[in-house]
Amino acid sequence: MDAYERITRNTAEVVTEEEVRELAEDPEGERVYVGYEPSGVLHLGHLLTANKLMDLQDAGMEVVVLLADVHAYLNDKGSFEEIRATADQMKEQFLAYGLDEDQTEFVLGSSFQLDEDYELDLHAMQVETSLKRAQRAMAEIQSGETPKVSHVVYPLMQALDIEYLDLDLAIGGMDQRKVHMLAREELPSVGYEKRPVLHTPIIGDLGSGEGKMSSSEGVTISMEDSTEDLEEKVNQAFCPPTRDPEGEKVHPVLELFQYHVFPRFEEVVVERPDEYGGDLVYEAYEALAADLESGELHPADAKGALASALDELIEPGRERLREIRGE
Ligand code: IYR
Repeated sequence: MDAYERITRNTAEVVTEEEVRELAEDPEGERVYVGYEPSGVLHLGHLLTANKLMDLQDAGMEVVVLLADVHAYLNDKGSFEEIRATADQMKEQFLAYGLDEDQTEFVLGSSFQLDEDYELDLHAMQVETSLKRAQRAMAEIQSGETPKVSHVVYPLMQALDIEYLDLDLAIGGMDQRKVHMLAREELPSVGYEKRPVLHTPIIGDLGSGEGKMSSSEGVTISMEDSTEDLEEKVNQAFCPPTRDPEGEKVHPVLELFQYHVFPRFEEVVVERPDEYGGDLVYEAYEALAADLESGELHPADAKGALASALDELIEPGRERLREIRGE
């Protein structure tokens, strides 16, 4: 796999391809980041972008994880004290999950976002950006129904983070795309360069294949789930024999294999008794998806392998959380 392919695999959008190709020519030492509002436990939504960060580390890039405490505060996620305590736990879980401690810089937003220069640049962005534009950028991020003043400050700060953390590339889920588009448009208006961005897909809800999988709605899998919880959730997952030809519903079981399992395992073994054809071994997602669609691989067997792979991925973080909580 060449550098461009590793950098862009499993993404939903690359902005722009030309800019990312240029980065991929010499990725060594380029700085890339994802920001997260600190929240209780990591779930698969967080881990999907973390998988992308690991690809970028493999390509030689330096990874910055922004623990966006001020952003979480602006989005009404709790008091500063609560948010900061959560940020510490989040860092521990990312490390347990497999982000390389020596290659990852964890930065707390408040460590630079309250500086005078940042603050003045933020005011310059406020002058440049229409209220409507900032509100639109927040459509998929804003918590609560009522837009607050804090919600329009939020995306402008997210844009400035790219400059202040001295980044060459920004990563986020598709829910971040409008903020990133605003950043690309507005950073030059205050004298800074725009940077390329990559967006990862949003995985559908495990139960229905619709909506987004997150801790706040629907069924998701998190670092807190026990092996039994995982088995139960995966067993109940929506798993039609074929993908929806119109592409309206996603296929959560296949998506989990594609975005969570194959990027982290060399091969996936589906254990089957001899009378049902014996074990199946897959080295690539496409082969597994083809077998599921042809009927060679039964959904129940696929789910069994999926649950045990996810369990292996979650286990170190689950253990770390238990230690932190003194359980
Ligand atoms: N908007 C993100 C959190 C966030 C991301 C980045 I990239 C920042 O620079 C700041 C905040 C979320 O919805 O979690």
